[in-house]
Amino acid sequence: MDLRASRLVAAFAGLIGLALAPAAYAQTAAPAAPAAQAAPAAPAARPSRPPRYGYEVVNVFPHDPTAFTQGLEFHDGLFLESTGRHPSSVRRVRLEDGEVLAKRELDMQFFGEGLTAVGDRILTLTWQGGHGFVWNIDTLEPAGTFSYSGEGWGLTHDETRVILSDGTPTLRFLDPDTLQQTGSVEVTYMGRPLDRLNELEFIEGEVWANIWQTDFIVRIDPSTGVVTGVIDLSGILPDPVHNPADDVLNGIAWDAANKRLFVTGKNWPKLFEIRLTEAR
Ligand SMILES: [Ca+2]
Repeated sequence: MDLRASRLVAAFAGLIGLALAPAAYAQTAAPAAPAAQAAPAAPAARPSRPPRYGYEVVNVFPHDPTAFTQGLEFHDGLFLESTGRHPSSVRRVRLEDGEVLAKRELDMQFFGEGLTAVGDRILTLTWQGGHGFVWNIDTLEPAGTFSYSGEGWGLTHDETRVILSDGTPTLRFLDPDTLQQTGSVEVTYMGRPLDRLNELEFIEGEVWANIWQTDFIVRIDPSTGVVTGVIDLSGILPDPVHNPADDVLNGIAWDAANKRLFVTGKNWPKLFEIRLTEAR
C-alpha cells in the first residue's frame, strides 16, 4: 500500500477540516412533514465533533531509517516491530538506542503488515493474500500460520480479542486462540464511515489507529466504532523524508505499566515518546 496516491491525505484532512467548519457541514434534511401535521419533527441531531488533541515530545529515540514500520508494540522493556516491503521482517528492538536485537525476515513473496503480541506469541499480518504468521516472542522462531480474508493492515488486542484493520472502515475481532473472526465494528467519524485505519494500539479501553498517509491518530470506542477523539501529530518529525507519500506516520506503542506513549513512522530516523496536550 505504499504505492497509492497521496491525494488520499488531502481527503482525510478535508474530512477533518470539514468537521471543523460548522457552516460547511451538510446535514441530512429530515423528510418534510405533511402540512396538516401539527407538530413538526425535531431536527436530526448533528453528531458532535470529537475533541482534538495536540502533543508534546517527552523523549526522542533513534529508529532504524530503513524500517518501513507497519506494527509496533512495547513488550517487556523493548519494542516488537514489523516492517513491510521486501524483505519484510519482524524485530525485537531496544528502546534506548533503536538497536535491532533480533530479526526474522519473511519470504520475499510477502509484504509484512501489522503486529501484536498475545501471550508468548507474536502475530503478524501480510498486506494481500491473507497470510498471517505466528512467531515465538522470545526467539522469533516461526511458530505457525493463520489465514484471513481480504487485506491485512493493522493489529492489536484487548483482554479477550485480537483486533484487525484492513484499510476499510471495519475493525474485525478475532479469537486469540483460533484466530477466527468473531465479530466486527464499523468505525465512524461524525457519523460517516472512516477508512484507511492502519496501525493500531489498544490503550485503556480504546483502539487508537493511524489514518494512513496522514498525521492523524483517531481514538475509537471499540464497542460502537465511534471516533471519540483525534490526535494531530503534524510536524512531529522535523527531518525531511525521502518519499513523503510513503514515509508516513505509522507505529503506536503503549507502555501500560509506565503509561508511556510512543509513535514513529515508516523509514523515520526517530521514534518519539509523547504526551497528549489539551483538547482543542
Ligand atoms: Ca501498535
